[in-house]
Amino acid sequence: MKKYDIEHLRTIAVVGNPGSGKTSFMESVLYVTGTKTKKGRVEDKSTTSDYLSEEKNHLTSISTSLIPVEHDGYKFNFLDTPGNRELVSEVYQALSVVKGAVVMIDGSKGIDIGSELVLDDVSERNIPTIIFVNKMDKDNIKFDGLLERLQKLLGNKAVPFLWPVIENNDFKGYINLIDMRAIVLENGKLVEKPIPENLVDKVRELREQIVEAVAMASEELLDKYFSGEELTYDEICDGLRQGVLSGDLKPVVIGSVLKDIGVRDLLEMIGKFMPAPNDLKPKVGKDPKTDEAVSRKTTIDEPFSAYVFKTIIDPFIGSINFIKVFSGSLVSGQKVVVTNTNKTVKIGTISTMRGKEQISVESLDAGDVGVVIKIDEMYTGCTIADLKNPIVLDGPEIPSATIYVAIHPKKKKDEDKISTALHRLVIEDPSFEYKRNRETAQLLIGGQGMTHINYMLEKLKNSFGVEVDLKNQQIVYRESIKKKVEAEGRHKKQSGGSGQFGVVKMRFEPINPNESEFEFTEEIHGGSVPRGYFPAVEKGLIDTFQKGPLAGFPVIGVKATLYDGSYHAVDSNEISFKLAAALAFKNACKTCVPTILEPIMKLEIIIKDSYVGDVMGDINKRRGQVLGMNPMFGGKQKIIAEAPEAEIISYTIDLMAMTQGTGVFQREFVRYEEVPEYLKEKIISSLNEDE
Ligand SMILES: Nc1nc2c(ncn2[C@@H]2O[C@H](COP(=O)(O)OP(=O)(O)OP(=O)(O)O)[C@@H](O)[C@H]2O)c(=O)[nH]1
Ligand SMILES: [Mg+2]
Repeated sequence: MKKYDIEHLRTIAVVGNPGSGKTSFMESVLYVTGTKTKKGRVEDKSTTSDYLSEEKNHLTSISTSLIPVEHDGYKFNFLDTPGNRELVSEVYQALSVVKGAVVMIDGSKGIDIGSELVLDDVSERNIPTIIFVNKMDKDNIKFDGLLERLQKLLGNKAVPFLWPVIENNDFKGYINLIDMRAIVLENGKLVEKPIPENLVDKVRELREQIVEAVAMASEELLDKYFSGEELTYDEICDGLRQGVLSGDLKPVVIGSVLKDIGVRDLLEMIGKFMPAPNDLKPKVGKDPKTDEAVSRKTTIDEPFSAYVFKTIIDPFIGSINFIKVFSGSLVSGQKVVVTNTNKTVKIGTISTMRGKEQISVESLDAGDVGVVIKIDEMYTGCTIADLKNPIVLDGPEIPSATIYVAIHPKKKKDEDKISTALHRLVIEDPSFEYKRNRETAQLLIGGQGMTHINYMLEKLKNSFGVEVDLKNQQIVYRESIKKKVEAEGRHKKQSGGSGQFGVVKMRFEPINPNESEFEFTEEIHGGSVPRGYFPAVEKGLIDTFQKGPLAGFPVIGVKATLYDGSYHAVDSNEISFKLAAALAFKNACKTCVPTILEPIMKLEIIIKDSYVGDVMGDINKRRGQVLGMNPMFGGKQKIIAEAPEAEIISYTIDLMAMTQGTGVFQREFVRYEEVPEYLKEKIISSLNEDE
């Protein structure tokens, strides 16, 4: 691949709803630029971008693909991202390394809530954006209404740059309002035509709006404009570029990627109006030694730094790390440091990837994107940098898992290899996680939803040959006591051999389980129990608290006081007092009113205004409580609530259903609380069923 100077590099994320046409857009770009002579189709499983077996299986993108294309003196690094919101971590990683985004909209579906969220994602990050209204070839596309909706959402920032030519309800082509050219499909070919008569006035009006927007952006041009002088083409283009870079302008273009309509003009506009890597703000990070904020200008003159925005563990090649070079340059054989772990590595093969095809490159320079192969120390989210000038570059926030399921390998022989395989999946996708729960011994995997989890399980099978059974996650309850009581534990074994004897009198009282799990103290007077046995008494309680009296859950929130007892000079020993302590608690349970505690989770739920009522009502039905609400970007609300973990096991799925797949939430454990009386029996009996 040829070398390009930084001004002619464009790194663009392609984002949008599932099925809006992002991957098909890549096919059209590859085709119209001559990179591919034959276009692939998603349905035929023949696209460059959707090369994973899981993607072909589901006819959807599951992982971000890099599609570099050379065209018109530019090198475009497109990142084709998955549309499914459960895979949003892929999108956030991609958005963290680009300077421009194309938002794909399915014109036949209009601007639904999913598209609003995508527009929010790019606006919140101030990423210059071009909106592509796709599938204009479909019937009944109401472009006026769609544009109106966009302008309602984005204000006058949404300005049409291409206007549709529709004849007899048939999408024929478009008018480029910048160049004032009409391009229509004729006998399967796109040809330039005079602007249709019936559109001349409309086009003039639209063009005027564009020129006015440009003039408004600078005093000099405003004077020229109001003095009635024509702005030159270059002045208009410069003004538009400034508008796109500042985010004041979000060009709306239209087309059909299936018919390659509008794609060439979009490429031209990305070159003309979208930022080069060295435009806008430099990349910020931290000095790993001092933690001070440092930044890197995107130029080869600065010390090398690059961010790993994606890792794939390929069964044949090994680890493939996708990097965005933010400063300096990288060549094969160069020694760099993984600044997050302070590990020095020697770079082997560097190249770029187009889908799964590896393309060799001489070096990867500031502003460019490529891959580094076979360096296992690197992973999604890490930074590699110059040994003498280390920096940890900022990455996006990774959503933590919102749903967990328990898995168990179908075949015994897979029990050893499942952790390695899961570890690799986590390296690829940090929004996926796995953990072994010590108490329930369940191997839990966590993700952003069941679709996400199922894709991961498919990868586990396809890439590592491990099949698993799924089970519901078991809630890790706790037990505690409600009443302060005193009880004796008398352990005596004096028949043959060495005897055992220990008597303890204990007071057990409830304490706040969220402040302290267990407290042990003694008020022994007169040496009724020798000091040396105190640790044994404490240990005896700690052991016996592992399995509570009601359902075998760990006991917490108890203060135990050893206040009296007795011992035998010969037969007493540590084990005697351990057992005596356990007996004392057993006896105490007859009167101390044991109870069950459940984990309470804090939820931060982000939804559009229109769903607030339903979601709040639903929280109340889950024995939950809404604590507050804060307005968010783009007409969204963040609801802060608390609810028992047992009531939100599948909340991700339910929230998606309540909010048309757009609600997101984060959850974290806050405290234990007593389970309502009517549920205790149910919990105990469900445990008996599980056994
Ligand atoms: N009629 C028509 N269909 C299109 C057009 N673009 C894409 N499609 C179809 O829409 C479907 C989804 O296209 P994709 O390219 O997979 O969409 P995507 O945005 O990559 O979807 P995800 O990967 O699931 O996020 C496929 O069946 C395409 O053939 C278009 O311009 N016109
Ligand atoms: Mg796709």
